[in-house]
Amino acid sequence: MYEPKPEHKFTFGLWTVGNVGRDPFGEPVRATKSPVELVHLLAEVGAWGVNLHDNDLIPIDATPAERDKIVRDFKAALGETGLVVPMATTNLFTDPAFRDGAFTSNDRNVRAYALQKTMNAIDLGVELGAKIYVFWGGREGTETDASKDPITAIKRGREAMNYLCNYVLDQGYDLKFALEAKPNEPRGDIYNATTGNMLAFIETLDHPDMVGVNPEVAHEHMAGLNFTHHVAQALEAGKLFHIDLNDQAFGRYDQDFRFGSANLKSAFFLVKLLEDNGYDGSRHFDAHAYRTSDYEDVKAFARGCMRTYLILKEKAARCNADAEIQALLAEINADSSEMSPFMGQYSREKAAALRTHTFDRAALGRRGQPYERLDQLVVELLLGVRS
Ligand code: GLT
Ligand code: MN
Ligand code: MN
Repeated sequence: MYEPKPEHKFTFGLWTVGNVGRDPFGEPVRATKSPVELVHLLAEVGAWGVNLHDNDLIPIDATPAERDKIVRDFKAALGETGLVVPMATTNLFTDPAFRDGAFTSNDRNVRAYALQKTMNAIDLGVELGAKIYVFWGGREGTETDASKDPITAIKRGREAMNYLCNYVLDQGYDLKFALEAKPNEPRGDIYNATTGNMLAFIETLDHPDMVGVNPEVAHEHMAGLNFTHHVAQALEAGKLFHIDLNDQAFGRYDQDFRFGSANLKSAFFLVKLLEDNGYDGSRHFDAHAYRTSDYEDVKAFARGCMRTYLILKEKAARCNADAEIQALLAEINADSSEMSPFMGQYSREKAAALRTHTFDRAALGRRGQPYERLDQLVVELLLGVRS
């Protein structure tokens, strides 16, 4: 019943199940697996797709001949397993060249190199079939604002996005961009720190229609924000092109935990939002197994992400079909239509009529809402004691 199927569009990055458990204080705990091995691991657990950074697949210093062989072997693994590559991205954060950022670096040569590296990686992504291209600017920030004018940084970021949109259009690629926000880590402060910032930034680009967002649970949680509300804003604006699912305790470092492992209730409202609104993009898990896991446990981690999503999807359907919950919601939203003459699309007449209407403010303030009862019903549904 909770088996992943292609229609669920569950994907993982090569860097997720391939995470070897290195952290700022410790060495790797798992042996490195090749991209081909990781494709087979993902096929074994039932994923639909695999996403990648250019350098997850091709080492940054590979020769053209080495690149071609690696791509050939990778495509063969995709062919054998049936896995697809719906999204690709560029690593613009690991190499020392990017220590002061990529598109926002103070060094113009670095900014040009970042554009070149991204065009090459876009070509690779398109060759593998990707339709979504993610931009996560992990190094696009500062430790000290003495180093960079933030307005200059915004302008540099815009110039790069416009350049790359035009590259995609010029090549005739069927590719959309998804911008991923993160408030901090690895830089002290990263520009365009939340999904909301990204949405506003997109509207200032030359081709806003081809650019949307890729929100990540952990990143809004790191900022102490309600992720579901940010996703809702993106969805409502037609800008949810991709999503990074994982989990994260508030106030901690970037944990990238298994989906639903830390904040079950918010995971439920997120899945409900996505499913109720017909989100049809990838459900991408940008997470990794605990450092204590071996590869058997990495598989349990990956299966767990997908299984929890599907369980929560079923809970959302139950919630929508729960007579008591729905009756309460209907009661809460009951509308006498008494205010219709005053509201909706503005007109001078409506405004004039509204201004002369007398409200019983005290009565408005006396009305309570049964949200305790409602929330308890939702909690009991999640706990599995409502049939
Ligand atoms: C990195 C980061 C993620 C981004 C990836 C795409 S890489 O793991 O923490 O949130 O989505 O560059
Ligand atoms: Mn993360
Ligand atoms: Mn991410």
